[in-house]
Amino acid sequence: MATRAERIESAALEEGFDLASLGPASPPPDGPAFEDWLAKGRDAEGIGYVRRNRERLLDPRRLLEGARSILSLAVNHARAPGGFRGAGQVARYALGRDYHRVLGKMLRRLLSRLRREGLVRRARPVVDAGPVLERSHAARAGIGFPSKSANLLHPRFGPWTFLAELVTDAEPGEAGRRVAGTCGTCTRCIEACPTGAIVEPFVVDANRCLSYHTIENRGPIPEGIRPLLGDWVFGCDVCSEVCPFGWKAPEGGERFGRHPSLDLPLPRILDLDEEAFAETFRGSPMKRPRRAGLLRNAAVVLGNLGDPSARPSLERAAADPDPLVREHASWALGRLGRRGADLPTSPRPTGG
Ligand code: B12
Ligand code: SF4
Repeated sequence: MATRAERIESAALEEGFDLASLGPASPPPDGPAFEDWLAKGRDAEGIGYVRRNRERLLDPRRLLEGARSILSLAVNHARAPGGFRGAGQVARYALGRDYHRVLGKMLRRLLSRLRREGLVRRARPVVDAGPVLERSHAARAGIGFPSKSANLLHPRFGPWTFLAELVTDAEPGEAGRRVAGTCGTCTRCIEACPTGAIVEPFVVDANRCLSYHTIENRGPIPEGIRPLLGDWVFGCDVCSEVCPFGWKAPEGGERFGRHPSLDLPLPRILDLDEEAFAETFRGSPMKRPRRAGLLRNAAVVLGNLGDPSARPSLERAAADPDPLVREHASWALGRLGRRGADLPTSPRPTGG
């Protein structure tokens, strides 16, 4: 006879999650590591929500009255690398529909089912920016193990999983179904990180991470970081790509589709006004840094690629109404071999 916890986990797998385990809703084991990370200023301005959620991140029982368990869930999203037409890489997680929406819908469907079947009474769904230290609970619940890049690894899916949770009032399951594994002596991610953001094993300094600068940073990208962006327009998969645990992961990302915005060549991004940007990136995670942030990234990458055919688009962007876009486009033009300050200011076309 299956226990309640086993029935909850089976229901989650039937609803499309690849991994599910019901662990306790007690404080996460990596709470002290998280506090140390904050104390050393490894967070950054653009992810202020992490610091603001500190109390709740350190104790999930603050999230739901009577919380007894956390159902840790994962969805495999391994897929081939991709990006904009011609050039400009996009992290695999963002090539398709926004996973927050897809997983949010899956969580709501699972919760209705668990309530219908009398397995859970009260629960709170969480994904990503919600106040749960996701990797720590997932590791304790046994659906993966921590890596030196801080990514949660799974022996089959490597680092290519999205995490989500249901904080519930159900009794947690038995411990002892842990996924085993460690990085051993491997340090590929630390060596491959373009900016040295993995400052020590298991610790990422967001202030140096390309993922932070291209997604969460709302201001200028520090000049020292810009050349290190290479061709990453949105996110960065370098520490995930070099992880041997992910090399044989079965394909899982196609279920998120391929967003049509990727059909655009990179210089065209610079021609999008607010309206065209909203239309082009509807339903894509790439909307997160907003128009100014994504155009900023595109300009830096075009500067790094050094293709002179991008010059007309960069020149128009150097006259953009948004100062963030203007400054990064001028920097990129400088990198193409001409000083931004000397540029003629031509009118910027509207539409996309
Ligand atoms: C803020 C944030 C970021 C920040 C900071 C990342 C960081 N490493 O701290 C930035 C913007 C840089 C970022 C980048 C990315 N992120 Co992010 N991010 C988050 C978020 C919202 C909070 C993370 C957090 O609290 N960080 C604070 C640190 C201290 O905690 P942690 O990251 O969990 O790290 C653990 C380990 O470092 C461990 N630890 C620390 N010290 C030590 C020491 C020892 C000895 C040991 C054993 C362990 C250990 O304890 C920590 C807690 O579990 C989570 C979602 C969530 N609510 O948890 C997603 C999340 C972690 N991100 C995710 C992803 C996919 C990414 C990117 C891969 C995106 C991309 N392709 O561009 C990169 C990867 C960068 C990296 N190597 O971490 C996924 C990770 C999935 C997975 N399988 O691991 C999450 C879980 C979102 C999700 N729902 O799927 N992210
Ligand atoms: S996402 Fe990129 S920049 Fe950030 S830690 Fe990983 S390799 Fe370094």
